[in-house]
Amino acid sequence: MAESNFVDYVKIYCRSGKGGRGSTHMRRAKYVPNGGPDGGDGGRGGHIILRGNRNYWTLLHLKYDRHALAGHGASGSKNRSFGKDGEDKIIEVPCGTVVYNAETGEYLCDVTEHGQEVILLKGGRGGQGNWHFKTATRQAPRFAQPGEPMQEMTVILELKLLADVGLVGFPNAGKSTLLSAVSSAKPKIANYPFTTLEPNLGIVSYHDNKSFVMADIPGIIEGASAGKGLGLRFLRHIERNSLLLFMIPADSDDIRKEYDILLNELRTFNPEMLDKQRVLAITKSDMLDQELMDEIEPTLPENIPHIFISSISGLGISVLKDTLWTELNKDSNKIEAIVHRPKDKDALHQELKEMGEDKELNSGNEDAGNDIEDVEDLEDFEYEEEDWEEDDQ
Ligand SMILES: Nc1nc2c(ncn2[C@@H]2O[C@H](COP(=O)(O)OP(=O)(O)OP(=O)(O)O)[C@@H](O)[C@H]2O)c(=O)[nH]1
Ligand SMILES: [Mg+2]
Repeated sequence: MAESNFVDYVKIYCRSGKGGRGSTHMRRAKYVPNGGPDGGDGGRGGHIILRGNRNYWTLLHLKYDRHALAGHGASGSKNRSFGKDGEDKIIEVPCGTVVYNAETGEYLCDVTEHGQEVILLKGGRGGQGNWHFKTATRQAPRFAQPGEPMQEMTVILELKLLADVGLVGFPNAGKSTLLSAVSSAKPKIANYPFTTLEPNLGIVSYHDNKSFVMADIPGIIEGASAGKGLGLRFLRHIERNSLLLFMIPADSDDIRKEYDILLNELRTFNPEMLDKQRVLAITKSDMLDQELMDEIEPTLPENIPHIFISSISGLGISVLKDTLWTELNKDSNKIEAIVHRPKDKDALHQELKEMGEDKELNSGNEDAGNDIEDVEDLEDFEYEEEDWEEDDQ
């Protein structure tokens, strides 16, 4: 696939920070013999956090920064001093980002709002210092807790754009022309199929400062679900829309058949797509006269609103906006939180390959973000005995 700035799929490696070790320090000041344990707690390891940011439209920035490493917690020290917490690593993502485990395909989380933060991997808790372990019978515990280990995971971030109305149609149906007529978006328009290669969003303004978002995606053809044309991968950008606007040109040989093919491709992609409310626009209707419209009308699919439109002459455009607005505001069409299905583990490798994301990611620079001196194996979460620590203060 050609390189493009519209990146909606990326694989990255994430690693949280280890917790710092608790200290085993014994207080030994002048005139205070056997001062007792005063080792402080280790700091918490840094989290890996995803944060929704409306200033990002794609995942492009992550292609150049595929290793997200949080800092480790520092060890505790004498005088019950806490170790410093490791630095959290914040990954900014566009609203509409969905995250999957790249090895198992498991769905992990979804970031939809600006400023929303989700902890993807927790940093390890710091270990407790030895003063916590002092008891009546054990006055001088010479051990402390090590910090909890870090966590690592390779994840797939997938963008599913957030829009209200999604445009569905064959190539050349006039989808981009409509978007440019009703919003200030400037998608490429041309008289050949597959002009649009990546999704475009436009804000459609309606009366009284109201507005809604329309998503124009590449055209769909029969067999798209089997990979024909651009396939169905862009359909995920209208998966969250509450309303689908089907667009079929007035000069189509068989409007009904075209409609059924589109429905069928959507069903193959995700059967839930058919639960969405649909509106049908017969595009390029400037080519029709009233007589032809009357002839076509009875052949159109029943049970869904249809409108004859022309983005060029303006015919039907304001009725279309009214219809879309009405449908969008019907309670029955409000979309509940969509259910993200896990990815099929067996198909995952093939998918990563197709998306050009199958390269192994190593764990990056092991020491990055690591600001503690002693990192010897804190992995096993057990109490450890340590020698009495001398302090010559
Ligand atoms: N006469 C007429 N032509 C139109 C109308 N709308 C679009 N067209 C023409 O139809 C052709 C295709 O329009 P596009 O908007 O690029 O079609 P698309 O559905 O976005 O096509 P893809 O991006 O390839 O999927 C262009 O030559 C447009 O000028 C219309 O209302 N009337
Ligand atoms: Mg287009």
